Amino acid sequence: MRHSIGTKVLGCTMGASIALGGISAFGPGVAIAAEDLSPVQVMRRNAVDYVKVANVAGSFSFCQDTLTPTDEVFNLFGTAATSMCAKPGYAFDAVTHESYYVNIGGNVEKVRTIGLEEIERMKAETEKMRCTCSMSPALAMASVTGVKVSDMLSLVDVDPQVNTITFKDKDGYGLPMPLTYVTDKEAMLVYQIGDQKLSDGERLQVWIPDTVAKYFTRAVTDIELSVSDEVPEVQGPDADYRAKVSVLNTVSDTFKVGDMVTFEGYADDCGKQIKAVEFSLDSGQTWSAFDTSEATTQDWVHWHFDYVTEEPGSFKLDVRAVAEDGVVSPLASSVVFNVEE
Ligand SMILES: Nc1nc2c(c(=O)[nH]1)N[C@H]1C(S)=C(S)[C@@H](COP(=O)(O)O)O[C@H]1N2
Ligand SMILES: [Mo]
Repeated sequence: MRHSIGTKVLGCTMGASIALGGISAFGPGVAIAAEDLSPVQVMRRNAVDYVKVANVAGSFSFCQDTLTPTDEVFNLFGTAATSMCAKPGYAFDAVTHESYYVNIGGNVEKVRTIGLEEIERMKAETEKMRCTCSMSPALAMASVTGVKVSDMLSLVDVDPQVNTITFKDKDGYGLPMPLTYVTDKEAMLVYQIGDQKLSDGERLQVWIPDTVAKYFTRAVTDIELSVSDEVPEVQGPDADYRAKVSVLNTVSDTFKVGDMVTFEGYADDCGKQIKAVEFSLDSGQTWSAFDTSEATTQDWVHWHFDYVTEEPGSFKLDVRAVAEDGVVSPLASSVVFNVEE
């Protein structure tokens, strides 16, 4: 019998749900929030003896066209990432669609102010892109619609000396980037994710392929072009969030011996190739690796792993990914499941 943990088995072109770094390993089937337990109880819970299976065997597949459902893109970055990565208490001003403007200024012949309505009348582009936070597990893959930054820049006369571009919000949030990086990567100013407009004209956001989300300034009000002595370097993900991996299943069912359990999740390294996804059913003593070196680097690796249970007990599946340069996910993702006689 085939079972998926949680309630859904998702096809590759359908949406997948988001998990922030997978599931923490409490005891078998125990749904107790960590804050309800004393530290000692937490330790006891974590001390559950999982049945260990060396060199876990299963059937592996992956695809790359799965998208995060739009609502979850908004939730993920609207809540979780906000507390970690944005200023505390970050809130959008209630700017109406008609009164939302962006200034293109700095080393330009003449500052140009352009309204959101005019931006929406420009040539629209739709691209699949990742949004991956450099300092949290948050990661989404979305189809975004907007205009190319280079199309915006063609509206002004840029001083040929300009080598730096910064997308700022009204409070000055924004990180400088090399201008060539932004045009080569075909960065976009996005006003729509999936089929939903960003809320009430407030959230015109920069999206750039292969780039961590701290560069994805929200609620852009100023595009500043400048000449720097040293062109700023574009930073990648923090070491902890290289080869980002996640199991998306949530714990619910109990399985019977002989049941097939379908796990799914993603792996991504922000533009670097994921060359393998690895699973362990013995707390990391042995890992079974599955090759993903055919994967492109534009899209995440959305994997499925089918495992047929062989004995009763409580189990913990750990997943990690290996990037092209050999970096192994420092933070494995895990899921606990239970099997009955
Ligand atoms: N204006 C503004 N934009 C911002 C930030 C911010 O603090 N202010 N934080 C960045 C970080 S670190 C992340 S992870 C993303 C979150 O994506 P979101 O805009 O979809 O919420 O926003 C980026 N854009
Ligand atoms: Mo972030």
